[in-house]
Amino acid sequence: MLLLQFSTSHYCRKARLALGYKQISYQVENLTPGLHTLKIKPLTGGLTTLPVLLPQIEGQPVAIADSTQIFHFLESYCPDPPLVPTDLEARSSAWMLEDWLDESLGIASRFVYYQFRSGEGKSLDPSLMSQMVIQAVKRQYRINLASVELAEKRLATGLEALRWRWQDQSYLVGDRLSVADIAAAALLSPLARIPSYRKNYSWLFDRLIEVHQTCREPFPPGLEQD
Ligand SMILES: N[C@@H](CCC(=O)N[C@@H](CS)C(=O)NCC(=O)O)C(=O)O
Repeated sequence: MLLLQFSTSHYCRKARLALGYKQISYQVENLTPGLHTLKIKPLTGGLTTLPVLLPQIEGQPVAIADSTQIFHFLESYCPDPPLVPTDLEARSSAWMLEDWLDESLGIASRFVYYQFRSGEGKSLDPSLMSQMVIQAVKRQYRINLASVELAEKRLATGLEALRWRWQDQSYLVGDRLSVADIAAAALLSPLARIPSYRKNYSWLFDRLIEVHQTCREPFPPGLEQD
């Protein structure tokens, strides 16, 4: 299998975690932001976001776009170990959490991360090239003071909701790892670079480390030394 990705994308990390959990061997191709659309639009029928998985297996789809659809594909292609609980109610909770993390907290973490990298955290890489990329991302997603403030509030509410399920136990749903844990570990990983989140949500980073270990995926930036 070949995973088309941006090396730093937290949605691509989400797909890698699932592949690692299932112990499926795969290769990655890192695409250049902007130029990536030339490659993926013809494969996806017009979608422009990464990750995109190319199974490269006879009888399987040529391309699967969207990290959630990649989860569904992997679950049907390689059911063991499962990415969702067997209990139907728990399973629907896992998918609901996964969707919430994708559509809400994953986007909010992107907003606060790029705001941090262009301000207080500029010293992480003050090079002109890095700051130009960060400014381009901020323009693309309309990341500004007002939208970041909303993202911070959304994260505060969301992390409080996660705390109830995740602070004192390893799994968000049921008694084993699921799509919810993988989505949370990937999509909240950008926060590992931000000192205030590290200080206020230390339990979150314990969980992130555990999920990365279980999925055999290198730790995200900010957690490598832990
Ligand atoms: N819902 C999508 C979101 C993926 C996403 O937002 N990817 C970003 C990188 S983190 C992207 O490809 N942006 C480029 C673009 O929108 O053209 C998924 O889960 O795969």
